Amino acid sequence: MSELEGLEFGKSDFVLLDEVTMEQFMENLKLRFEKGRIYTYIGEVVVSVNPYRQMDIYGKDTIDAYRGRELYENPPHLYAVSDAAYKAMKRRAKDSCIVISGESGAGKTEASKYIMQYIAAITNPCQRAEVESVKNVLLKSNCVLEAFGNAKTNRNDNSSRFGKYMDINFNFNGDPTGGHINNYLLEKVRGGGQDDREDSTPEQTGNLHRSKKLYLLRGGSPEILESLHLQNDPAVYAYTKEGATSNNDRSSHKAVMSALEVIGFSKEEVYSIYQIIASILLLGNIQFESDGESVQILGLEAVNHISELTATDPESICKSLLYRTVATGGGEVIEKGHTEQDACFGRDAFAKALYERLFGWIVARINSVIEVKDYNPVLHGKNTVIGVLDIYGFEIFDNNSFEQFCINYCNEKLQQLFIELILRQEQDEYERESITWQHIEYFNNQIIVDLVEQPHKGIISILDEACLTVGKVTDMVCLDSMDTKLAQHPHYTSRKLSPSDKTMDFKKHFRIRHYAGDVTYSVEGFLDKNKDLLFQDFKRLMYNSANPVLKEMWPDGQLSITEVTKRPLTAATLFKNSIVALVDKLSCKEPYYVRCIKPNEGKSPVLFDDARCQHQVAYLGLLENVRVRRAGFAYRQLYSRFLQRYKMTYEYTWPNHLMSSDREAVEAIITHHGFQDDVAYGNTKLFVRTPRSLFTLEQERAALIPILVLLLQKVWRGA
Ligand code: AD9
Ligand code: MG
Repeated sequence: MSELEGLEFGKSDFVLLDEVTMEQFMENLKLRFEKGRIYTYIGEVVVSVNPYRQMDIYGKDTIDAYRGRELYENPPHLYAVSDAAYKAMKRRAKDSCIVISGESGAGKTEASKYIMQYIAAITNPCQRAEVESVKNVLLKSNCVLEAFGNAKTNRNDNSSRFGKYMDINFNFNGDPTGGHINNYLLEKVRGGGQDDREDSTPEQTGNLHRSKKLYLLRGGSPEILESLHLQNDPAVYAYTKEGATSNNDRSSHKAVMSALEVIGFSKEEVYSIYQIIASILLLGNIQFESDGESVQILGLEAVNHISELTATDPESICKSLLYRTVATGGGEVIEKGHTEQDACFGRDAFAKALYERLFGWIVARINSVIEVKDYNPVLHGKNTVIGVLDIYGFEIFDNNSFEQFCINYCNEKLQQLFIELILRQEQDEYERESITWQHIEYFNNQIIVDLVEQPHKGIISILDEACLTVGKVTDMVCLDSMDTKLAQHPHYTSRKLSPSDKTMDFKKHFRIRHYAGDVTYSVEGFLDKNKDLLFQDFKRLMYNSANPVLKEMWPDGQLSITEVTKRPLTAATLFKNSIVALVDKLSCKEPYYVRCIKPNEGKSPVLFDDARCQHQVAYLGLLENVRVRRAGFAYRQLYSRFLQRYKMTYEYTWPNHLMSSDREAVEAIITHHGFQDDVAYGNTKLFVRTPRSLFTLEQERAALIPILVLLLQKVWRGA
C-alpha cells in the first residue's frame, strides 16, 4: 500500500494477502525479509523481523520522511507507528502506548530504542534547554538499565533480563517533560530459561554470572578494583567465571559512567553501586564445610572484605550465613544452624537479592530524576503520556518451568488486552463513523487467564496454598492438587488423564493449552521458586549497614522476626499483581503494537528459518490478528486522502472533481470500479471490507503513474 514500494517486495500489509493462510503469510514474510524489508503491517500493527545487520533506515532523512505522515504514505516502519502514537497523543490529547513483544533476541529492545530516538528527534524543535535535558536523561536511562539489567545469553548477546515499561510525559506542546520506568522481574523469574540450562553454576546463581557488572568491573581502573578487593579476572569469581567479556568493556564502562553522571547519580552513589557489585562477587566465592555437626565458613578473607564494602560487621555476616533466626509457635526466638546445603542456598539467594534490590534502587533513582515536577494542568494543559513496553514474549521450550509459566501467563494477559483494545477500538471507530457494527469471531482467552489467576481455583492460588502449608509439601503434592482441582478444565491437561501421551512425564508434568499453543510444564522446582525464600537475617544485616544507600534498599530489614509477616506474598502472586497493574495502565491508553520475530538461531542476516519463524507467527497470534482486521473493514481512509491517492483512476475526478463533496467524488470512483458492495461510507472515512478492491486500485494507480509523469513532462516542456 505504500508509495515507495512495488510488488517485488511482497505485500506491505498482511491484510492484503489473497487468503489468510499460514502458507501465504510465511511466503510474504520471507520474501520481504530476503528483500531487506524487515517491517510489514497488519493494519496498524508492525511485524518486524530482526535483520541482524545495520540497516540504513534509521537516519535523519528517514525521520524526516515519516514525521507527521500517515501510516500508509511510506513503507512500513517503526517510525510510522511512533508517529501515529505521537499524533494521537498530540492531536487528540490521548495517552497512547506501544507494546513490543517477541521472543529473546527478536529485536524488542532495539525497537524500543529506535522509537525513543524518533520521539526525541521530532520533539522540541526550538531546542529549549530544559526539554533537551529531559530527553537526554530519558535516552541515557536506557544505557544504565542495560548495563545493569542485561546480560549475554546464548540467544542474545545483549539480553534484557527484565521487562520494561516506560512512560514518557508530554506537555501541551508535545514536548517531553519527564517519565517513569517500571521494571518487571529482573531475573527473579526469568533466567532459568533454556539458555541458562547448560550452566554448571547452581540454579540460584546461574542467573547472576552473565550480568554486565563484569564489564563495569573490567572497565574500572586498577585503583578502584583494588579498593574493592577485586581482581581484573572474571575467572576468579564463581558467579562470573563462565561469563564472556568483550573487548569494548572499557568503552562501555565509560558510557555507563557518563550516563550515570548525566542522570545525576552522585559520586558516593556510584561508588556504593561498585561496592554492592563487588560484595556480590565476593559472596559467590564463600565456601562452607561441614564436620557433620556444624557448618563453618572456609577462610574469612572474603567475609572481611564484604564487611568493609557493605559497612556491616563481619560477625553478623558470618552469623547470617550460618544460622537463621526463627520464631517458634510459642513466640520464642531461636537460632537454628544451617546445613551446608542451606548455607549455600542462603548465600546464593542473598547474592541474587542484593542484585535485585540494587537494580530496583537504580530504577527508583532514575524515576526520581525524570518524574514530572511542578506540572500545573490549569496552566499547562493536559499532561499526556506515551508508554513503551518492552517485554518478553511467549516461551515454549523442550523443558518449561516456573519461569515460562509466569512469562506465558503475562502474554495471556497481554493478548487479552490486545483483543479487548483492538476490538474496542474497531467498535468505537464504527460508532464514530455511524457504520453498522459487525460481530467479529475470535478466540477469547479469558478462560486461560482465569485458569491461572482465578482466586481459590486458579493455578497460582493452588501453588500459593501449597507454599503456605506448614509441613513437607512437595512439588508432587502440589501437582496432585492441581490435577484434582483442574481436571475438568478444557485448557488444562492432567498427566493422569493422558497416560499414553509420551510427551508428558507421568510423574511431574501438566499442560496448559495456551492461546498460542500447548505448553507442557515440569512442576519440579515450582514451590521453591514461588517461595523465593530469603532469610530475614540477611535483610536485617543490610538494614543495619552504615552505608545509607544500602540501608535504603532494605527497609523490610527493620522488622523483627516476630513481626515478619507469616504469609509473605509469593513470587507468582507478586508477579501477577504487577502484571494486573500493568494491564490497568495500558488499558486506558490507545495501543500500538510491534511484533518482533527472530529469523534464525545463528544471528545470521541472511537465514530465514521457516520452521522457527512459523512457530513465532503462530504464537504471536498474527494470523488471528489478520483475520480480525479483515473480518470488519480492513481499510479505512479519510475521503480527502483517498481522493488524493486514487482520483487519477477515474476521468471525472482527475485532476479535480466538480462534485459537491469529497465523499461524493469517492463514491463515484468506487462505483466506477464496481466495488460498491465492498465498502461502507462513514461520516469522514471510506471503509473497505476486503483488501482486494484497494489492491486493484493500487495496481491501477501504479500503472498510471509513469503515463502521468510523461504527460506532465510534456506539459512542462510545452509550457
Ligand atoms: V531479549 O528478550 O531482551 O533477550 P530482544 O530485546 O528482543 O531480546 P534485542 O533488541 O536485544 O532483542 O536484539 C538482539 C540483537 O539483534 C541486537 O543486539 C542487534 O544486534 C540485533 N538487532 C535487533 N534489531 C535490530 C535492528 N533493527 N537493526 C539491526 C538489530 N540489528
Ligand atoms: Mg531486550
